Amino acid sequence: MSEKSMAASAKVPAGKVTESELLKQYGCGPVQFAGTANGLYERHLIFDNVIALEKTGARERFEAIARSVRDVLSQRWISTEDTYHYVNPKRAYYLSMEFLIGRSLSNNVTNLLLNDIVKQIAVQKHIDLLSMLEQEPDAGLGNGGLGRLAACFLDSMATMQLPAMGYGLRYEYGIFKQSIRDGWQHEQPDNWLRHPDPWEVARPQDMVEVRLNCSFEICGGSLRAINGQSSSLLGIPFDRPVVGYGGKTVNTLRLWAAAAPDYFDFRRFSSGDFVGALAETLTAESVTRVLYPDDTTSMGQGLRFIQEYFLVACSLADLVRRFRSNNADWNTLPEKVAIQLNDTHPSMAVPELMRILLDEAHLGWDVAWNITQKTLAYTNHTLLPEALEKWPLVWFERLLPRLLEIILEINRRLLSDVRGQFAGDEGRVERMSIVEEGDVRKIRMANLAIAGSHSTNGVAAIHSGLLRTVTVRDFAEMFPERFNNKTNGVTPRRWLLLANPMLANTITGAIGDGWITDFSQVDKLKPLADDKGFRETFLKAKRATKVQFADWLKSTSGQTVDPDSIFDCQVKRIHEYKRQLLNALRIVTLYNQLRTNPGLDMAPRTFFFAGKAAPAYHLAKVIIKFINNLAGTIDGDPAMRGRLKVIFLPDYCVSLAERLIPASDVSNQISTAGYEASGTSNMKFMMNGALTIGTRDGATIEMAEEAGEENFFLFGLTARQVADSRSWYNPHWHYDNDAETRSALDLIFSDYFSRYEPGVFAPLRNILLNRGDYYMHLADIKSYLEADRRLCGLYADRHEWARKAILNVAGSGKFSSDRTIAEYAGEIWQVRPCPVLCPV
Ligand code: 26V
Repeated sequence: MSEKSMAASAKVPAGKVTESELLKQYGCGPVQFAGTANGLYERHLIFDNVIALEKTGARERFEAIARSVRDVLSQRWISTEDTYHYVNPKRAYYLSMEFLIGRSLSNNVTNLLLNDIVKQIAVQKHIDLLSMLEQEPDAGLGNGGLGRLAACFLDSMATMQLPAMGYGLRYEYGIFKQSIRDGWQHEQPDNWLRHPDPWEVARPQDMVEVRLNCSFEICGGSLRAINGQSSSLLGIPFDRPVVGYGGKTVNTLRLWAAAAPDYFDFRRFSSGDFVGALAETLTAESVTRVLYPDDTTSMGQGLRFIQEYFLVACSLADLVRRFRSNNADWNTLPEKVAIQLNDTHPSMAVPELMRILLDEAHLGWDVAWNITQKTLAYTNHTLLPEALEKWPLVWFERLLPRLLEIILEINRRLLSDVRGQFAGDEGRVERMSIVEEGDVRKIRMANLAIAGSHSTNGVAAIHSGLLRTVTVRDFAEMFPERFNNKTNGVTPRRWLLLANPMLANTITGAIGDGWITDFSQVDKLKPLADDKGFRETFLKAKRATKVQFADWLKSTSGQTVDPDSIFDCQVKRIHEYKRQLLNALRIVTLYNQLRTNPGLDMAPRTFFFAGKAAPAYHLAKVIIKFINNLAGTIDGDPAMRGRLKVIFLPDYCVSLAERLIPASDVSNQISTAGYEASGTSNMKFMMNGALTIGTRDGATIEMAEEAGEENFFLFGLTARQVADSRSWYNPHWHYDNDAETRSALDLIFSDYFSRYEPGVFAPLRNILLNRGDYYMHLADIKSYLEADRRLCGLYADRHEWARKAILNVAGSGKFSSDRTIAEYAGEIWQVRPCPVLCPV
């Protein structure tokens, strides 16, 4: 099946569906359904929490509605798995340490087409829908792009009726909550499971035992192996429904929680150490206690090492058991199973699958290796060398000696092949080796993942190109057929239909609702960019969304923003390569311009920043502090009122993105070219009608191609220029020769923004000048400001602005995750849709 037709086959009727159609579709009779809609809600409300009706609050109402919705989808969920078991199709398994899901209630209601019914119930029962929805915590089981991509992929796979499943960890604490005090970031634990989660279903019957060669202890966050004592952990699966649009397929996201085996150490118990015998539980359960919040440096934490093995061991045991229940011949594994590794985090799947095939299936090495490679595929998400994972070899030796044995044998054979093909090239042998030699020998997980799989892909064209030609060039030369590109995408259900109802209705009014499941149809909007009436409607929708955001901001934080100012946003993890600092320099320069020339004709602007810094990344925290001080200084300057405003929105998360992105006019995608693998917020902004100001990096390049460069505001050095100027680039040259940049920097270094904390921004001088400005902020600031001037000038012409914005929405068709998933399914997995058979 072609990608196009596969994407199109996801089509389901949208809009109004009669109640009886829904009943048929979800496989429940009218009585059950009426019960679900009314009686069951009340039953859940009262009996789940054993509470009197008049004592129930918003939280209980949320749980009761969510449980009623779960009741509605249950039958479909069961039939989906039954269908897969009966049809026995090839299935895709997405292994990821992160799933940044966000909230589920409104998403599930939308995808089940239950919006109207839920609204009706809310009216009948006097429920304030908005405050009820606010009760649901974000499931923040991820750091940023990589985790949110995994969640978008689940939505697409279910919508396209693909037999697929996600495997991850059920962290008790997700990504930390961020608060800002005196401009500094503070972290609080995210206890998202404080209240029972209505979506998850524990499946203790599918428990898995994970064996380790030795016991371990967690002391002060780090891990200490205790030799001479083997141990095991239990993996308890918790399943979450993944509802495809139209509710036809309900796939499963299976998250593993670690637990201690339920037996006493009787020796210790009878010797009187009752507490000691039970306390092991603490150590075991710590394995899935918390998500690692640093996505930039692989700090080599022992607990993270165990988390990764735990995910792999539980998931492979589970999927192999499922495979075996339907298939007698191990050789057919690659015909029935495709496993996608989301970055190297689950790459221990290579030796673990080999272990299963060798030790449990008793296959020979060559057969096992062939099956392993055909089953596994690996996606790379970063070129930053500090984020590439390497684990000390001794950890494998102590905890997973059998895996180490297998890794060393894989490496021996790999290097012998390299020597066979490139005789005498020992440099190449050293670079391709899975083992890095040195004082501390290390296992290079990317090399292991590439060697053990049939496909390695990057996440945007430029990124895949750099992977092939720079990062792992030796592998690409030896195995060119394994390398490919899969440009990322995002789900238009969550990011447009749900997050931006006003624009979604505008689009549906113009081209029908086919875009919801076949997003390439947004290109039908192209001719409408020249239609004055449509541009008016489009602008009205954007303004209403901005007003809605401004109202929300006022009511939750007390801050006032002008919806007629340009909403200019940069929202993403704080990192030097993403260059929030470049954005701040732009704002300081504009501020200087307005101070020296108060009569300057410049559209009023509100700059929004949001994003978390890894708790140990001090410089990123200084950047947050700087943005907050900049905001405070500008706010305190009466001359800036109505002209410039800067806002740092704390605790960036999926729910905040859903509010802010639809309300924005300008999207900043300004990474140093060659460093952002793809970016995905860039796509969300584009489909919500924001104009992009950005560098030629990641998927932004492809976005500009689709919309036409004339509708983009591209600036700065290209990846090639960045690489070529590395050896001679000198930020001092820019400081000396560009007066505007110099005065912006001097203002910062004069403590103008830190009057009461002198010297606090000295680290910024260090990065930008003293340490050579690795990310080349000063090289790009002038062209950034020039692009900014054009953008700002355009805003004065509402209709020209609207024309470009509409052409951006119309050009965003490629960036649906349905397209991406169609490519994965067709070109890597060979997995086809498997519609759910009639459940009744
Ligand atoms: C790395 C590490 C290192 C060790 C501990 C925890 C941890 C967690 C995550 C990561 C990987 C970060 C890589 C990442 O998020 N890459 C982003 O992936 C997006 C989806 O493909 C892409 O759009 C972004 O450009 C890319 O930065």
